[in-house]
Amino acid sequence: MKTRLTSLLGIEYPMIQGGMAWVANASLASAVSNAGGLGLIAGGAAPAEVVREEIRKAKSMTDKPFGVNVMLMNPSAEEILNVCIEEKVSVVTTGAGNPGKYIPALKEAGIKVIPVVPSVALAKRMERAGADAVVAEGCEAGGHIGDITTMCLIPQIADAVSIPVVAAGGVADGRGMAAVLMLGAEGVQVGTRFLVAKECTIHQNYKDMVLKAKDTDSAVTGRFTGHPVRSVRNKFTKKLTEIEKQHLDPQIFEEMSVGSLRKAVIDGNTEEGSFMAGQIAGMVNKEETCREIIESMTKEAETLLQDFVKIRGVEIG
Ligand code: TUI
Repeated sequence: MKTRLTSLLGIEYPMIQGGMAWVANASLASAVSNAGGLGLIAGGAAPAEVVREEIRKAKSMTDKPFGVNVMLMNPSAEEILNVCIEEKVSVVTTGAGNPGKYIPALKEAGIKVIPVVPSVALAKRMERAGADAVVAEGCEAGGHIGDITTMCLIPQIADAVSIPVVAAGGVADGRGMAAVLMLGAEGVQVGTRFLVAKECTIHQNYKDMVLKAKDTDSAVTGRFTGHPVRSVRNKFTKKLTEIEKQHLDPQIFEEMSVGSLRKAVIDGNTEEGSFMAGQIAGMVNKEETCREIIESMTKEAETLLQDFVKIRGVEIG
């Protein structure tokens, strides 16, 4: 399947792996890139030199393009962006903020810039600032989210900008992929399904939380802080929800969350960890290789897009 995204990035399939903090390391990113998608290394809350090491590791594991996701709330974001320039990474995606002021330097270095946006207004601003594409992320996604659903966000952003739109949030199989292409996207970003990829090195307890989750098993906490986060319901989300009701100072609430993602990813602490995952986790119930995930999703989407009327027994006219 070729779209403007595959030619922009020099990849085989129009699929980007989500830049999940603590999760998206060289092992996952190189496996996705080797299988024909675009793998991402997550900057997350890491120091810049840790990101540089991971970039170098990925370079030794793949000769295909890969990118780095820079979480703009990280105090080291600017330093990480400089590392991306020094290490000549192919693509930078950004999240949790407006990367406008960094775009000229990244473009100057020949890096493709793809901000993640939760609204039409930010998508338009990013196009004006010189972004090569945008990832439009609906609130079905895991982690830090906006307010608009994928179903409503994609067509509105696709109408508002001319650069390619990549759909994220709720896409974990070929049906979802075909659906968002119909809505105007030219590629997909997949996070939750890659959490259970064989090459994803997170704690098995995290994978089990995702594999066991039902449709209603995620919760959004922290709306009142301005940084709402979706994760699989557990003792920790219950505690945060209780505290939210007490109208605490947002800063105290945020401080309570510090370290909770590490507790999930590294320690597999099912009680105190923040197991960020999207609503589509209810449908993710099999551990597979990145290649299996990418090839089965794109094949299913291609078949649906080509033969939808026949496959679904729809009669037109
Ligand atoms: O960034 C994400 N997902 C994330 S980041 C993350 S680490 C974290 N942990 C705890 C609290 C907060 C972050 C876990 N998951 N997705 C992309 C995304 N970007 N979602 C929403 C946004 C966003 C929000 C506001 C992007 C831009 C924005 O702009 C505000 C502005 O300044 O205009």
